[in-house]
Amino acid sequence: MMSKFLFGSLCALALSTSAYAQENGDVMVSNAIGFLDIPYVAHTLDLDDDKEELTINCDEVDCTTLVEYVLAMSISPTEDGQVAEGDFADNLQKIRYRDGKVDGYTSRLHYITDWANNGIRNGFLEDITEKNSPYVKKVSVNYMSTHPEQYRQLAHSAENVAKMKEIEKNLSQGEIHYIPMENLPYNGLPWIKNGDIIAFVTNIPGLDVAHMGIAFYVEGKLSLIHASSSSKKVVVSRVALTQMMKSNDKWIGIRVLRMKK
Ligand code: 2YP
Repeated sequence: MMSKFLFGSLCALALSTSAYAQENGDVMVSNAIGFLDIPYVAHTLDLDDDKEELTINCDEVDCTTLVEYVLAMSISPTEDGQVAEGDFADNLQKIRYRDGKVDGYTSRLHYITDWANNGIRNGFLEDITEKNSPYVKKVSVNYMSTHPEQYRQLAHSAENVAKMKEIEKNLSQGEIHYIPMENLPYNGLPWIKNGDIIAFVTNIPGLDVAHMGIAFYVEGKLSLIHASSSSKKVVVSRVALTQMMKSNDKWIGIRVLRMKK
C-alpha cells in the first residue's frame, strides 16, 4: 500500500486514548474531543496533483478529514488501549477510497453521497436517517465537473473531469433520506446519538452536502464537534445544531450516519 504517513503527534495520541470509551458513540466522541483546537486547513489531501496517495495529517483538518480520522480510529481494533498504526491506515483507506482501493484522484470519495454509500456497502456505516425520516431528496451532483478550477487535479486534466462526470451521473440516479431543517427540534431527536456523523444537506446547485461533523449533546441540546472554517479550528459548536443551521442559508437539512464495528 503506497501511503504518505504524516503521522502527526495527535494521531498517535488519539490512537492511544480511544480504547477507554465503551459504546461506539462514546468512542467517536472521545476521539473527536482529542482533535479540539486542531487548526482548520483545507486541501490537505491535494498537495501533490499528479500522485494520489493515502495522506494522514491529523494536525491540520477540514470537516471531512476530521470525520474520516475519527471514524478510522473508532472502527480500528484496540489492544490494551492502543490502536495499531497499520489498522488505522488500512481503515482510513477503506473510508476515503472507493472499496478501499487507491487508484488515482477519482478513486477518492469526493461526494459525501459516494462516501456514505461506500461505508454502508462495506459494513462500517449505517444510514440512521433512512430508518427514521420519510423525507427524501433526489441526488443531483455536478459541482466538481462544472467547477474544475476549484480542484487542482481537475483544472489541468480533461481525463479526470470526464471520470468525475461519469461518477456524478451514477450518483445522480439515486435519492437520499434527510431531515429538513424545519423538522429538527431545538434539542435534537431521540434517535440521534452522541458520536453520530452529521452531514449537512445543501441547496448549492450540483452539490449534495456542504459540511460534516460529529453529534455531541451539551446540556441536553444537540450540538456538533466539527472543523469550523469560521473558527479556523476544531470546536464544539457554541449553539445548538438547529441554531447553526438557521445561520447558514445553504444548509437545508441533515443526514445522520452511524459507525458500525
Ligand atoms: C471534500 O469537500 C471534497 C473532497 O474532494 C476532499 O468538494 C468536494 C465535493 N469534495 O477530498 C475532501 C477533504 O478535503 O473535502 C468537503 C467540503 O467541506 C469542507 C471541507 C468543509 O466544510 O470543511 C465535503 O464536500 C463535505 O462538504 C462538501 C464541501 N465541499 C464544498 O462545499 C465544495
